[in-house]
Amino acid sequence: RALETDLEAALRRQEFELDFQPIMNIASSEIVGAEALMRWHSPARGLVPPDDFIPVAEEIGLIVPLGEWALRNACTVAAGWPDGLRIAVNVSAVQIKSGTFARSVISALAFSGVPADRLELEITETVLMDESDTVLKTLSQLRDLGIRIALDDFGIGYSSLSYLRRFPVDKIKIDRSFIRDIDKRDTAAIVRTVIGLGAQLGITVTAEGVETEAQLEFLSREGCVEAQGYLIGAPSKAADINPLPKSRA
Ligand code: G
Ligand code: G
Ligand code: G
Ligand code: MN
Ligand code: NA
Repeated sequence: RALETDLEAALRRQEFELDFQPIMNIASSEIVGAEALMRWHSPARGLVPPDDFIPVAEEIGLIVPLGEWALRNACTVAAGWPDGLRIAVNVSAVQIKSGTFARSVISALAFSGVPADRLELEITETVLMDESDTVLKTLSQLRDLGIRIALDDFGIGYSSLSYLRRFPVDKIKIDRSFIRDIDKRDTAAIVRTVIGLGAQLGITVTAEGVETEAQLEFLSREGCVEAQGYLIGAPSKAADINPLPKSRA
């Protein structure tokens, strides 16, 4: 059977789940929030990775109700976390252009009771590439409510510095491919420069895919604000999110 057919039934059958990956403030070593990551447990296919089903969900329009479900579920879980912990939710371009997006975000906040300033929306450059007036209006409206906008996978694809001038962005997430190669001279120079760029623009910089102490030490030395990755914690069930600082054994 086609993936499309199974996907359409999956939302109704409650086959989706969210995992949460902690995000740490590097200077304080405290967990400051978590990113919600969608999982599809298909009875027929097993665990299907989001990179396989999100593009199909976008094609068939299912990403709109599926994205609404993720927002609402993520906010509901985050409502039970200690004060101040933020929840980051990935948002697809198709969702933002749907016309109902702002309303569904506001509804998820109201339903869960999570204050707007604890919600972060992660967007990629594909969100910003076209229809920029509609997107700009929607993002500005949400940001006026206190919601933060993060530019995900920064540095790969078509991510462009001009987006940082035209769109309201609160955070840059450096793509994990840069962190993986941070021990190479040229990559280190790029990461250092993006960290400096964030500091100059007043934008929080988060390093993704942090797996080793050496990577974390480099980022700490260079003044990177936040880190996310297996070293800090893998994506896991919500109950594992622990806001206490990591203590060195
Ligand atoms: O953690 P993982 O390998 O599973 O995630 C792969 C990618 O899938 C993420 O980088 C993210 O871009 C995308 N993704 C995960 N969850 C969601 C979601 O809820 N909505 C959207 N649009 N994308 C998601
Ligand atoms: O939204 P985004 O595309 O950034 O999703 C994060 C993806 O990166 C998820 O698929 C998640 O499982 C994965 N991931 C999270 N931490 C690490 C890490 O430290 N190393 C690697 N290789 N992947 C990671
Ligand atoms: O302490 P724990 O066993 O939870 O550590 C899990 C992972 O987090 C380990 O890989 C460890 O290297 C890393 N880690 C431990 N302590 C610290 C700390 O104080 N700061 C940071 N940033 N990472 C830590
Ligand atoms: Mn993300
Ligand atoms: Na990313």
